[in-house]
Amino acid sequence: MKTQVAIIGAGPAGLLLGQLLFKAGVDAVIVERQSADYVLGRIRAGVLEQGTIDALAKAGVDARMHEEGLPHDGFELLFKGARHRIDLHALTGGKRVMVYGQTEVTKDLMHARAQENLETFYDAQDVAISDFDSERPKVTFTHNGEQKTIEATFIAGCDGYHGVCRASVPSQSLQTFEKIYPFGWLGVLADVPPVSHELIYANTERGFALCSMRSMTRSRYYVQCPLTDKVAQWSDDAFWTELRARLDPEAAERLITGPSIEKSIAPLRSFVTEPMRFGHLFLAGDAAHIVPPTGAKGLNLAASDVCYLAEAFQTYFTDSDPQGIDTYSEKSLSRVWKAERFSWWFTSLMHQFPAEGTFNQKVQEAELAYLVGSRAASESLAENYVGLPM
Ligand code: FAS
Ligand code: PHB
Repeated sequence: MKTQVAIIGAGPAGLLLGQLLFKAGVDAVIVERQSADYVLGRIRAGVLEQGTIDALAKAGVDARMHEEGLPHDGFELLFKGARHRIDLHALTGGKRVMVYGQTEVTKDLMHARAQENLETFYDAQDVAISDFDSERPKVTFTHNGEQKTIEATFIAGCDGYHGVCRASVPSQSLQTFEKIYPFGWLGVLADVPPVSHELIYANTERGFALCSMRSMTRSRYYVQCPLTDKVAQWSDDAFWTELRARLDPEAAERLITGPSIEKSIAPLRSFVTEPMRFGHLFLAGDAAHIVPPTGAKGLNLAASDVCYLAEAFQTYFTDSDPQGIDTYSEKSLSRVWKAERFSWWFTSLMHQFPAEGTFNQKVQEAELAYLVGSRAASESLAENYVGLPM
């Protein structure tokens, strides 16, 4: 089989790239090792930047997001028992974010791809890439027991942190930068009304907590937990008790609890691969970089990567202009590192670092007090949170 772009991975990066390329008249095939249901079963991001909203519109998949998504003009910071609102709309001259789960984004993209009958191989086994330093890179895999080979002009590695694409690059050809955080996020999804109409990020001496949502009837909550914790040791009651203990009295009183429909622990890391291009192989999204979810940047960085990549492929195939593909890595990494910095800063500000002692907590509280009292500091937080220009 031949195609112009072979996309490895049907997460948000791969599916959005596939849709943008279709709209641009570029032929692309997606190869995904899991089933579509498995991909949809992963509960992940919840906040979309304006740039991502615009990308979904360009891909023609924004209708349900505007019907069901929740536009948010602000969020609250909770520290020393009191909440302080960060007015994103006022601080950024009118920008906002959209609360709409990654699962829904993925569902909309899968539906659009199926509507157009675009070639997608789910449940692909033993996926391997080769010859990406040549003009004719290849992808091989097994599908329904049959050995398949795709010859493409380019391969887009959208296969996430544990994928095959970055792993196929010779170690001497790339450099990675990594920071592992000494804690994880225990997340719970529950069909209960959210405790507040906006997100609450809490810095408490017991640890970080985040109150988010997927709709006004489905809530998403997180508490910082030790890396050694296992989900099995956290009953629903234990989770709700701990979350309540990290909220201010008014929110704790108002919290509505219920049975979890999903419960998982995610480790936190910052990770960047340089460069993001290797001949005719291009990495995008989590395949190239990971951020701690505190700043809600992971999904949004995947979107900006594939916007740049779709434009680069389009000008290459339409105008035989290599300028986009030649500058993709540098352009993406410039935005990636700014989001890595913000995500690291916000994570460092909001979480407990036991090894740092009580001095760290006092410095965090001082920075938070300065932040909510300074228009300049709040503007900086707000413009990073809504997303820096693409
Ligand atoms: P993904 O990992 O989503 O998709 C990669 C796809 O490639 C997967 O479907 C995988 O099955 C497939 N694949 C892997 N290896 C393959 C192979 N060899 N062959 C073919 N296919 C292969 N971001 C936020 O903004 N907020 C959050 O709260 C948040 N929570 C997260 C929680 C967890 C547990 C994780 C892991 C991530 C979280 N993220 C969050 C980040 C997340 O949303 C990612 O940024 C987003 O999924 C990135 O999308 P992709 O780059 O498409 O990678
Ligand atoms: C979520 O709703 O899953 C979410 C929201 C904001 C974040 C991280 C996760 O910063």
